[in-house]
Amino acid sequence: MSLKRKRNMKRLRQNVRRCYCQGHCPDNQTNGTCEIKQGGMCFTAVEIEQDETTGNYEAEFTYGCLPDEEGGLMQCKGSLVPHRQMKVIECCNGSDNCNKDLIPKYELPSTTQEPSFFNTPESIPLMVLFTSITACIIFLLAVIACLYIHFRRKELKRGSPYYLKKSPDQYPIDIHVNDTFANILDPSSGSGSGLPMLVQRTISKQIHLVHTIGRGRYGEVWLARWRDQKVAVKVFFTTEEHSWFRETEIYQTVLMRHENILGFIAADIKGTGSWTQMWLITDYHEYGSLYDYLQNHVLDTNSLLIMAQTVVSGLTHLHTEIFSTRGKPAIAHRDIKSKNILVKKNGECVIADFGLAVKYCSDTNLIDVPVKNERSGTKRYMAPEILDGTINPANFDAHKMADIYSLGLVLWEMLKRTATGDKLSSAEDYCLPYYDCVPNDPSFEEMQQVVCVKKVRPEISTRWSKDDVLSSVSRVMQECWHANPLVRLTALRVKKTLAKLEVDPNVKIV
Ligand code: C9U
Repeated sequence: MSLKRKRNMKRLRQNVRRCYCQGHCPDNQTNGTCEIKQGGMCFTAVEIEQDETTGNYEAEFTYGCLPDEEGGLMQCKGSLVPHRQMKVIECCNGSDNCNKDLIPKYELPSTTQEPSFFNTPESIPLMVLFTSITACIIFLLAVIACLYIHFRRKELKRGSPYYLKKSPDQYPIDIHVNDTFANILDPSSGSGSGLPMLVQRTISKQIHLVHTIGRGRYGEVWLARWRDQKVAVKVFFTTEEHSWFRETEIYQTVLMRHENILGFIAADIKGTGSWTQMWLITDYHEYGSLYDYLQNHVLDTNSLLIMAQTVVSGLTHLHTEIFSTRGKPAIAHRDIKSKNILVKKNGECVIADFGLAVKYCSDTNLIDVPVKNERSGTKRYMAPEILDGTINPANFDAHKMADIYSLGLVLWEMLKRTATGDKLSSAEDYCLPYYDCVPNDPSFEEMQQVVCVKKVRPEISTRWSKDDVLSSVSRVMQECWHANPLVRLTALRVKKTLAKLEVDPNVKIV
């Protein structure tokens, strides 16, 4: 019997077994075997560790003997060391080296499911801090949003009545049954820059649209009724909100009311939600615009003078800044043309359409140009400095001078339709300025070519030179459309010059 066999027999008699060992060997051996006595166990342990740099998990196997004493066998249940380290032990004692092929059950955690910083107990204070900061930011944003809404509402309240959500019927509004616009809007009643907004709303609610009397890029104009009075209602396309806003604002400027400015009655936004209509309610004038009027009326020199004087009177009022505690800013119209002038029953004119107007206050030296308005004036009536781009829009006087150029063209339209002598037929047919040089709806370039390059102006009839009034008006007209804006007359100068031309009560044309 070999020595080895004898030793084995002895070990078996003493119930001693061998276990495979690696990392836990006696005498600091790296691998080999160790011995267990009765009650001891062979074990295989697997330790799972995470690589600090790559973040990957790796399993490291160790083998060895677990003696009966020191409660070592308790470890056979496996143990879990928290946070990134895990140890699993499996034990056996069936035969020698039984643990060599023993593989404990374990799973490598996936890198993505790695226990993150956020589910460790150390992270809790940080999480609380993070949540508090987020809550503070949300609260601050909510406060800013509330403040924004509050101030926006305040702004709208100043500019228009459409912030009102309540029906006007719910407000006590004092419009007497027999009231007319004439006495509601009487400036001596203290209405100053227009009716109170609630009154405007009430009027707007009581209006019945009758039929359309005009259409344009802005929307439609309707003849309407308020009680038994005729009114004009300009209904803006929703895309033209800025024009409605601007026009409403201009009409409600302090001291804006004038006999030669279209009489403003009310402004309102009708409808709710997706359907809204912006209304501008004004006086109604039976004859329509000067453009409509000149199509089918011939003027005599008296009516020419009345029309010219009143248009210029309206423009002078607009251009003039009034200095007082409740003063009026200077206003430039920027779209003067015969379609934007209306003819009253008495033959006087009023200026309308302030969607493009600019305001100026000399004390602040600021020009208040309408915001977000891509609209420009009518190309046919545009001054040469606008067409060639030499105008300085930051200079308010430049806008007034451009208005005067357009006024010159309107005077030409009137002169052409004024009869001289005693024959109605002496008047020429109605024509738009530059009718003979540019097509309908001319382009910017076409107008520039005619007005700036060729320096053409509408034709001056020799007939006019034979009449005192017509020749004077014609002279004024030419000084209005001068190529150099600085040479043009001011509105006040035109007004004074025309005022000197006396209306002749004997003029009678058949
Ligand atoms: C279309 C240009 N326009 C006319 C008026 C307005 N724009 C207006 C401007 N701002 C606010 C409200 C309205 C306007 N029109 C009248 N009266 C009028 C009467 C008859 C006609 C046109 C207008 N006709 C057009 C040609 N066919 C016969 C009827 N009154 C006040 C403002």
